[in-house]
Amino acid sequence: MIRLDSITLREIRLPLREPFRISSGVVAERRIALLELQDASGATAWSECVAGEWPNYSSETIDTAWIAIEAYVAPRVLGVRFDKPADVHATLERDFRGHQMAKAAVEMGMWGVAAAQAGVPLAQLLGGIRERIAVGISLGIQGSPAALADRASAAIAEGYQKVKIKIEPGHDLDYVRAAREALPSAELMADANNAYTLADAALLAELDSLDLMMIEQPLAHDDLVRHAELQRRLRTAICLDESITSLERAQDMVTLGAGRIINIKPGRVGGFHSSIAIHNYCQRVGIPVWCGGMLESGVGRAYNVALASLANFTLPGDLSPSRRYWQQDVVTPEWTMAEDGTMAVPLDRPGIGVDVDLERVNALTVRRAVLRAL
Ligand code: OSB
Ligand code: MG
Repeated sequence: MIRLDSITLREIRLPLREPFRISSGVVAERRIALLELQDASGATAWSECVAGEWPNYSSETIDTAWIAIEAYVAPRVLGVRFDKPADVHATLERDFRGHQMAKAAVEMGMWGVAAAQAGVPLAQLLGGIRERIAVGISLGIQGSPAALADRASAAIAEGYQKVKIKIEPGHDLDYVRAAREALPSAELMADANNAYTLADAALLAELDSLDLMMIEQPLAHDDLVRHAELQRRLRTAICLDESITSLERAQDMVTLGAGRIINIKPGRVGGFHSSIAIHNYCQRVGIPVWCGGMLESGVGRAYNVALASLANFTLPGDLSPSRRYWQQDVVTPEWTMAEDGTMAVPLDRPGIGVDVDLERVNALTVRRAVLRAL
């Protein structure tokens, strides 16, 4: 049984080691919302809201999520008894539209609380079966095809099992081709973050010759119908990211033939209940999934790693180790990747598997709010 006494909301600023550029924007310093959930039983957990600085990925931002958590999400769960964390999702969906990332930050934190309370690792509570997760890297748009080929080669040399290349018009074929020429047999894929339209179908079809694992979200953030038309014209599998915001959208993808792979980001779909439902559905219908990333701190990564331990997460996730993003992470131990390009699921301790460095978080905090049951 979970009954939260309080949620402490914090915003921290965490500079990336290098700016990350995608078709819809660039970020150099992350503004990250961290939550600390306190249960009446004494169990606690930290969680992270993955909303970005700017509404270029989805309509949510850290600022909208802050308001949504304070005004709508927290009041629905604080002081309320839940038999199990899987029950939280329905409470947060009833007559409450959107705000998936705000909802997910709290819903996932409640899974973290439940794991701590039960004394089991989060991955075990979710039903994970993997001890190690295959890791891929997501490379932002680089200055030249040669620069991208160098970065991709270095990533493969480090052990990464997949290289995702961000593309946009003007930074596409030549870039991906340069990476493919440098790495003839590596697992490569492209992510367009909505930069194209159906008018670009012929150009996107040229990527077919470069033997990519998939092309992620080429068309509009909320589109399925045009992706289905595009998929009919491509040999390469389309993977949807932005468009899949719920189990129903995943089902629609399959019905329409709008894609053959799904990138599950628990923040985007409202949390773990929805992520597991999408995972289970995809497993039944033969759609492979992988866990995407949102440049999370080590807190968010703990949740993604736990989720990626489920059986149908058969493709490498965007789950790079701490040092790929940060000079210093906010958790101990930091997340590391072995030479074989895998990351260990922390199965040797209860809860989310890492400790938050409170002194460091306090030093990085720019605002704080304590939310309590009325
Ligand atoms: O589309 O997957 C994306 C980061 C911010 C917003 C959208 C995306 C991304 C990434 C980063 O690709 C993946 C990571 O966290 O390493
Ligand atoms: Mg993406």
